[in-house]
This record gives sequence, structure tokens and C-alpha cells, in this order.
Amino acid sequence: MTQVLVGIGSNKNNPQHQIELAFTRISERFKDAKMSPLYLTQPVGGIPQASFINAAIMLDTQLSAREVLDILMDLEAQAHRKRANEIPNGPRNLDLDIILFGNVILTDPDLTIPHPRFRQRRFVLQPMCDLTPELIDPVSKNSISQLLDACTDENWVRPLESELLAL
Ligand code: PH2
Ligand code: MG
Ligand code: MG
Repeated sequence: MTQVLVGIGSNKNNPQHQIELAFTRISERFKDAKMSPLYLTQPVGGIPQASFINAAIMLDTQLSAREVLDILMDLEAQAHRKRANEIPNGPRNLDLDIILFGNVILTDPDLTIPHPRFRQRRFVLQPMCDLTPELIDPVSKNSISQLLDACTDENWVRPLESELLAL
């Protein structure tokens, strides 16, 4: 079995619903999949756009990274994500990224594992740290909590729960 960490994000068409629905579908395929708390996060890059909801999902699988990628891209398509006319880093209904896949290191043109930018992104590291702070990044050899401590990303990442209470 391989332990997989997936980043999930949405800032379009009812983001919280998109994320909860995707997690339900992932749980149907991967038993014991776990999702972190949800975060409201400042958009990084792209164009001026709505805040994202982000979370992390942890699952175990016997499948290959490519097979998992196919399943995740299928779920993106089911959420009516249209990659063809998309702005890089722009708004999307659903984004599912493989962040870590066991200790696999892969640099194919269309798939890089670990995710090439996850160490610089608080909106990825914070929810991962909630699930598995001790997990080791096979490239830097640092734990997720060490990467989060060292992360200089100043874009805000706030627990969704506290945002709702403040309304
Ligand atoms: N995803 C991106 C680009 N920028 N910003 C936030 N806050 N959350 C995201 O999930 C995100 C982003 C590209 O996938
Ligand atoms: Mg993606
Ligand atoms: Mg992404």
C-alpha cells in the first residue's frame, strides 16, 4: 500500500459543496480516505479572483500514481472543470493535485511528484500538517511540520469554521 497526500481546492460554483462532493466520491473508491479541516485561503497567482477553499486528503492505495491521477482528473471533469479554456492559476470548480505519493519521486512532462511548488504554499502545507505533521518529504527530507515552520508564504490561510463564526 502507498500513502498518498492529495491537495484539493475550489473557488468557483459553490466551493464548499465541490470539495465535499469530491471527498464523498474519493471515499467511495478509497476506503479510509481522510480529509483535513477546510480552510479559506487567499488566491496565489493567476488573476484577481475569489478566495479558495482548500483542504488535504490522505488515502492508501495499491494503484500506481498514474492510475490515481486518472481518477482525480476524472473527478475534475465530473465537476465540469474545463481545462481547455482555463487561465493558469485562475478560477476553477475543482483542483485535485497529487502532492506526495509514498516516497515516489517522478519528473515526467505531465506529472511531477512530489508536487513542485507544495513547499512554498501555505494553503497546501497547513491542511497536510493537520493530517500528518510527521510525514517526510522524500526530496527535502523534512517533515511537513518542519516545512510549514520554514514556509515564508504570507498569503493568508484561515480555518473556514472560524470565518463562518465571525460572520
Ligand atoms: N491553486 C492554484 C493557484 N492558486 N491559490 C489558493 N489559495 N488555493 C489554490 O488551491 C490555488 C491557488 C493552482 O492550482
Ligand atoms: Mg491541478
Ligand atoms: Mg493546483
